[in-house]
Amino acid sequence: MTKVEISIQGMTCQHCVAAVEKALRKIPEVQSVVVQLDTQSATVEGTSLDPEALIQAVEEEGYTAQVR
Ligand SMILES: [Cu+2]
Repeated sequence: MTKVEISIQGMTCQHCVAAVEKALRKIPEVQSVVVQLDTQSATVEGTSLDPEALIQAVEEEGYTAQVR
């Protein structure tokens, strides 16, 4: 199990949070996702996570992201 923390820019409401969570959950390796609006971040857990794939999934939703 690996844990990846990412910073996300551009989330303004709970709909944004839900969109980011949904995008991250679509990645097969992802087992759990916690997205926080107040800290503009996401904690993702899973097996053999590829941080770049996580970033790409978030960016496809229209947000900017970096690995912390
Ligand atoms: Cu929103």
